[in-house]
Amino acid sequence: MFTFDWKRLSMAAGLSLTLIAAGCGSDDGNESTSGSDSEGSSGASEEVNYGEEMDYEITGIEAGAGVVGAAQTAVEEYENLAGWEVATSSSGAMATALGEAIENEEPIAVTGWTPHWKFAKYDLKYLEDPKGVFGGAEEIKTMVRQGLEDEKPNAYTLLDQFQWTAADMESVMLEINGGAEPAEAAKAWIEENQDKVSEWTNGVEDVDGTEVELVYVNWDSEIASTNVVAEVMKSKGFDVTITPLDNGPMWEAVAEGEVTGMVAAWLPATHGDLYEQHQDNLVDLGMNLEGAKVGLVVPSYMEVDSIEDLQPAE
Ligand code: PBE
Repeated sequence: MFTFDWKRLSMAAGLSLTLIAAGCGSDDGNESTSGSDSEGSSGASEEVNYGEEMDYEITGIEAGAGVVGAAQTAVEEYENLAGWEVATSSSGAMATALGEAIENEEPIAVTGWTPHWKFAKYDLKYLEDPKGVFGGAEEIKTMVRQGLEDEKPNAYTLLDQFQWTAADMESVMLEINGGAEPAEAAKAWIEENQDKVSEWTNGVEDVDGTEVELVYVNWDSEIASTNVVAEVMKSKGFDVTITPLDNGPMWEAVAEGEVTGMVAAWLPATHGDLYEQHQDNLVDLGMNLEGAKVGLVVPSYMEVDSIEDLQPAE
């Protein structure tokens, strides 16, 4: 019923704008924005009120994730997201909800990111973000505690030299998604990518049980990267602990010098506020992966292309 009313409403709006335009001849273009909106009423994107079917809810992940913060900003900044909410849970719950929605061909919008196995498993697309709320191209960077270079130079060098591609990360994520233990998936990848790994360990001497603690968040991408780095460090003789935390505490732990470091800094946008807060108290070792991205992700069968195609709650 609501869909029908909505369509009629926008058709009526389109009609009256047409009349206004006809009456005014070439006007100053004041109506151009709403005029182009009303044109959309004949397009596929407004055939279905996805918002209503989705309970006006974006399926988020952990509350502290940057992409969740960005989604909340999107809800505030996009007028058409009036009345929408970002539901927070976990990355695992998001992936389950996405899989179930796709199985039932239902609409869903998740806080998504690349690299991620979901793009290999499902047919998905990012919604365009004309306001740029989710930022542009992101990179993943490595941050370590101050003093590490002097105290544990081999750990420092290895972490500094760690660098791989989105395809590398995705292949580890896919193994884990397929049921492999993260450490086993990491070891298998290392085995097959000795060339790359030897660049990371170049100049790194074997050590005898030097303790290292890496922090990360239980995001699929960071489970993959942190396990790979941990296994490489173990192979050089380090005694490695990996500790999952929330996003804010992960940054704090490095900045306060409580742990060795992390390979999970998404910049410049996703963790921009955390970087600003802590950058003076940690050492930025630069990019370890380029070509990352965050945004709202929907199944390709949804007939929407832009965040602006979603309808407000009424
Ligand atoms: N993510 C994955 C993180 C960064 C890595 C996109 C879920 C975030 O939003 O903070």
